[in-house]
Amino acid sequence: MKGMKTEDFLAFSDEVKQAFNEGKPVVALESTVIAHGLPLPVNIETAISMEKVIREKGAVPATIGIVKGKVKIGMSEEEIEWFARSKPRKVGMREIPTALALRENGATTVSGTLLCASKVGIEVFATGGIGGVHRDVVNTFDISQDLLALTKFNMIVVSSGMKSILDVGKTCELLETLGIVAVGYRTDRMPLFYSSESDITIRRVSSVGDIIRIFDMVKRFYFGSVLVMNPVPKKDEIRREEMESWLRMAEDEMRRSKVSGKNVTPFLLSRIATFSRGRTIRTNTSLLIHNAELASEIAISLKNR
Ligand code: PSU
Ligand code: MN
Repeated sequence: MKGMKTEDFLAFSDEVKQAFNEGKPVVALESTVIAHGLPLPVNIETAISMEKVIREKGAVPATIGIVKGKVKIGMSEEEIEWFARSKPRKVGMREIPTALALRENGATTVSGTLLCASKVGIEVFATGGIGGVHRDVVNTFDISQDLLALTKFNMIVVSSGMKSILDVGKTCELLETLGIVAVGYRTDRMPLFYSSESDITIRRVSSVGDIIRIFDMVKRFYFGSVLVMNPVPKKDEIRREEMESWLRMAEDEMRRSKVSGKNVTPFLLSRIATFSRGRTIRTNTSLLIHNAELASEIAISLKNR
């Protein structure tokens, strides 16, 4: 099969198999956001809406996760529901060889999905917010594998910026230190996940064509991924000032309940969802769908040249 690996630990959906054979554009999607980023039943609805929007645009969705030691590249609605309800453990890139070798299940994070998607030749990936440097990093040393993965795998990653639960300034510095190519889509103000802009400036690109030209140059003369920061639609955004008090409350609770490591991000997202009475959930869904749209346009333009 053209452009597709056939190792026994890979399981392609029929739809993705066909897309590869016919050279159709494919957009990768992660499964941690389904299993640990959003509550039931919004997680199922959002995952299915993202896939729908990708198909409507003319591309093919490949939701990625690990089931019984196999990397699923493309899922049925039943499989998406299984991830949403069973919530298999979060797997970043470094947990993947172990999960495969020991035939485990796993919801892939941005770093895990980047590994799987790039290994099978997918070039475009849509997510929500990337991981980064956590706010109490000085005590915890908690820095997401997502940043490292962006230097190792060669893809276009569409996100709404880094999650606003992070230390934004330090995450920006680390993006620069690691040499990660990052651009703002039609904005020169770094988007921050729930908020469409911040006072940090970012290199602006104004078209899908520019993103593809940059990706081509990265392939010819550089390394890693192109991180496209696509601001959440203004009508659904939550301003930074509004976020801050919810975030403080969530962090206080986190310290009291001694949550750490992989549980930090899911814990904070779920607590601020409660404090904001579901507003952050609606914003998260909106930006995920918006990113799926842009990723589809990029994947289609990549194939049509
Ligand atoms: N984007 C969202 N919700 C999420 C995530 C991203 O809108 O839940 C997930 C991604 O899978 C990302 C992970 O890779 O959070 C980061 O987790 P950590 O900080 O533990 O690396
Ligand atoms: Mn972490």
